Amino acid sequence: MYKRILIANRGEIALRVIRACRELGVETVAIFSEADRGSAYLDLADEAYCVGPARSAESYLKIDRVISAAEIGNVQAIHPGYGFLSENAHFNEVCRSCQIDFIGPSPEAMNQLGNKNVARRMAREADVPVVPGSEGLIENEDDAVRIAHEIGFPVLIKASAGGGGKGMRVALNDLALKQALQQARTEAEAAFGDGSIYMEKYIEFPRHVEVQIIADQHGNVVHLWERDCSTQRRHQKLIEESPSQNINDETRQKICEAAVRMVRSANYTNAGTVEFIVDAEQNFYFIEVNARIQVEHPVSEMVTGIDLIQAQLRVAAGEPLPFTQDDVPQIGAAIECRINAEDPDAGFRPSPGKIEQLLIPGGMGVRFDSHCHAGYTVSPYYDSMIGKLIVHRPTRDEAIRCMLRALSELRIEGIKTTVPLHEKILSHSAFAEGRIDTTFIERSMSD
Ligand code: MV4
Repeated sequence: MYKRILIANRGEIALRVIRACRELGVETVAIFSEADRGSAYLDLADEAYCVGPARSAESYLKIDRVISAAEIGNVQAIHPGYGFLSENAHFNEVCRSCQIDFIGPSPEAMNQLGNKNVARRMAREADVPVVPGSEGLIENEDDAVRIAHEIGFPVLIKASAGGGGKGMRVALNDLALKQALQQARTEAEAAFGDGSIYMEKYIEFPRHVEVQIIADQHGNVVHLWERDCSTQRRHQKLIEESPSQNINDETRQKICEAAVRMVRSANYTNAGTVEFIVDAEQNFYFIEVNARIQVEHPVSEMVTGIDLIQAQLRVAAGEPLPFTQDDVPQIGAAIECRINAEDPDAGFRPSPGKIEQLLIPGGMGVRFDSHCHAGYTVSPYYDSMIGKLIVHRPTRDEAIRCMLRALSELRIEGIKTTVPLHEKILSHSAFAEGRIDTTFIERSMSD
């Protein structure tokens, strides 16, 4: 096991990694920007280095500064968290060239799966269902029109270098398709420096089901069951849960085994999430692999009892996974609400500022992962998520009741948050009955 690692991130995920390390006796080196100077979680790290001013591009994203902090801190490995440099294959390669372990997949696996078109081909080769669509890239308009007529409208144009919904265009007919092709290519070239695009049939009212995976360097690949992330708004997840209400046990086994096949075929190691969409008939289709630990990882930790961050550290250090698939149960129901400093009554506009008072819920099955405290000032420079409220109870109905009780106790004075929105969603009959797809929030936002 490592003696000391650096966490190339901030906020709740930095605190999460520090906590995992402290229990393993691993020392931690944190980094912070001027805007994060003095944040309480930094005191829990053994050392902390300032990497620059508030703007991420000048601090958390500056590879040379992060590596310098790692060298000064004399660390053996770097945990990238999520966001920032976590899926930056170049940073991954720089770590390798500096002989610092990157706690995540290899640069090769990250590069391969980062290209959504390549990932789609790998899924097909691993006998993982993909959405009907183009074999490879769309080279010209005639190609696109022919394929669209084969698979039937509506179709979705996607950027190979895209992901998370970026660079997607829906087309309902030939004319719209020709416009969408041009727009998608131009947008992808501008956003990612790679204008290559592919096409899929658009699955209407999709459910978003993802499978948590962890793989070691000895050929062991284990899933930690699925998470349902269908409660989202404009590709921003709001609520995640496990088990999913949108699949039955037969589909559950198939989707988890498909995810394991996908990861094994990509020689992927460490933690990753295989993302699928599921239609109303429980047909599931591979979408993409998220080659990092995700915000919503606690949902899987609660139903399996596995500390995923500690498992990541062990795997990166070359240890075999300390459990097999038979040791991974899916017990009870877990729900996570992302608590964002945003004003739901003002178009979810960010609401940074000083937290005057913070009362944290507790009790049976309640977990609150946050770096915030009374007196903490939420910065306008970073993502608006200030914490995650997670509950775990024997049944989903009990988990919903527990979450509503915990939300009613959560007091965050001084800024606006998404707590009232979560109370509305958790109280909605559609949520209680498991009738949520990825379009639910936008469709029902009016009320
Ligand atoms: C799709 C889809 C429907 N049909 N692909 C792409 C990014 C990933 N995170 C979710 N994506 C989707 N891919 C096909 N062929 C629906 C989604 C999707 C989605 C699309 C638009 C708006 C919100 C969405 C939320 C989840 C999934």
